[in-house]
Amino acid sequence: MYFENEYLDKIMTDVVKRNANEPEFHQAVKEVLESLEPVIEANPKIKECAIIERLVEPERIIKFRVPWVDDNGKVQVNRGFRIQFNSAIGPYKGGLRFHPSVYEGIIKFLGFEQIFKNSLTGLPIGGGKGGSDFDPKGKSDREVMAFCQSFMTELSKHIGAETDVPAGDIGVGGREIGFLYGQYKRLRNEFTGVLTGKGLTYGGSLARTQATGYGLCYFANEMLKAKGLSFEGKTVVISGSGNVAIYANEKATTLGGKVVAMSDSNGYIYDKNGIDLDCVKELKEVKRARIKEYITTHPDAEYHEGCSGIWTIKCDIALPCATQNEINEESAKALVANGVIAVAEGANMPSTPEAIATFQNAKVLFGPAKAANAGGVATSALEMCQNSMKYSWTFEEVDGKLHNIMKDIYKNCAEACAKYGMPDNLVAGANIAGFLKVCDAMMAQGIV
Ligand code: NDP
Ligand code: 2IT
Repeated sequence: MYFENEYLDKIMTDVVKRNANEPEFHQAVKEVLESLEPVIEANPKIKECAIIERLVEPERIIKFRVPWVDDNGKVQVNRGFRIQFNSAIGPYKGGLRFHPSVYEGIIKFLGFEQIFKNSLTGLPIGGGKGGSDFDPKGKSDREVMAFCQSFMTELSKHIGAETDVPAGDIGVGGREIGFLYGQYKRLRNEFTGVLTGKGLTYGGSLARTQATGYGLCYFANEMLKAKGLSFEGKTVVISGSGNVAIYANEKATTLGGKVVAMSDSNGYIYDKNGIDLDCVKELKEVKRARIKEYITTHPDAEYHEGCSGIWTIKCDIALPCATQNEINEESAKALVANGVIAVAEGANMPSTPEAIATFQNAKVLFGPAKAANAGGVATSALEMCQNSMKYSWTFEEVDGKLHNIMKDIYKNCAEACAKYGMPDNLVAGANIAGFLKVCDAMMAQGIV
């Protein structure tokens, strides 16, 4: 038994049965359905039109073989995925993840979350996600290119600037997007905005690189402001040291915070003087090195093996920016015991359900991923807009729009949860506000 509500319980039971062995997808669906209970009770048409049954079933799943040749001349085979989850409000939009842990369940959870996140941005983008179990770590540029060209050879049959527009996620940054774009252009002989996160010389948008991390801090700042607080003088811990984490650090610091810890999948660094972000950028963006190397140039800093220890560091604000389920109940309890006042999720689903409950019970301000990290995809939609217009805005213009979008997302989430009797519960607010627009569009378009 998942829910008291019979309709929701039947849907959840079916989701678990039809998507066996995909616990991350079950987790993402359960969280959304929990929030929607009062909305469904207030609107019987949702059940009559089978909106939820249709929402949890992807419109299309594409799964393919990706063969490529490594530097030793050996043929390698990976798996590629693209899940086109929901196109009710716009073309499918969402990133590509290259990581050895990728399987259908990971792409499904990410694609499902993306539907609501994209709706929250207020821009016309549907939900999709893709990726591969390919690991770019330790590969040469030529190997990454060979993989990307093979991956795009199949993917190109299914995407398009008005159909489905992929972007980056874990393991897919500027280098990978460049190789993917080059191959798409070569296969299709067209220069269109089929990917976002492109380089600035070939159709990319200023501020897209910064957008997820900056947007996360704009959102966190709204949560703090609503309680008369700010980043000023606060100690901040950020997990990860990739795209999202680096620019979250940059903006948190600009807003007056002091970031004392960051991590990668091997371990974390603690620098009581405040992390030297230029050093992290050099290590991660240029050298593709491990975070451990930070201590060779910063002897005052400490390095610890393992990821979860970072949550035992005393801080006021925690920004998980690495991966799913990186904060469990134990880590959440450690943060609460150390007096954390706000947690905002840069990564997708970084907190387990038990961790979220721990934060909410302790009255910690909690910004869920769908809302808090929506600045990345929102700016991707701004990139699509600029590509369509064959025009580009300045950094300040894009950043200004991003800032306003994040403020609006906060306001809409806060209002939605208050309206349904759950004030301050931004998890419920994000799920409800994201759902309502998609639901309305699905109803208007008939049974499709
Ligand atoms: P990157 O690949 O740039 O960085 C990922 C970071 O997280 C690295 O430091 C990586 O360490 C660490 N990490 C990845 N997987 C694990 C793992 N299994 N355990 C521990 N650490 C891990 O990715 P992004 O910064 O783009 O993405 C980070 C998170 O933000 C993801 O959850 C992504 O879905 C989410 N996100 C990204 C957006 C974007 O615009 N890029 C937008 C919205 C959300 P290592 O280098 O050792 O692997
Ligand atoms: O999870 C996400 O929102 C992303 N990885 C960004 C997607 C995008 O299309 O920019």
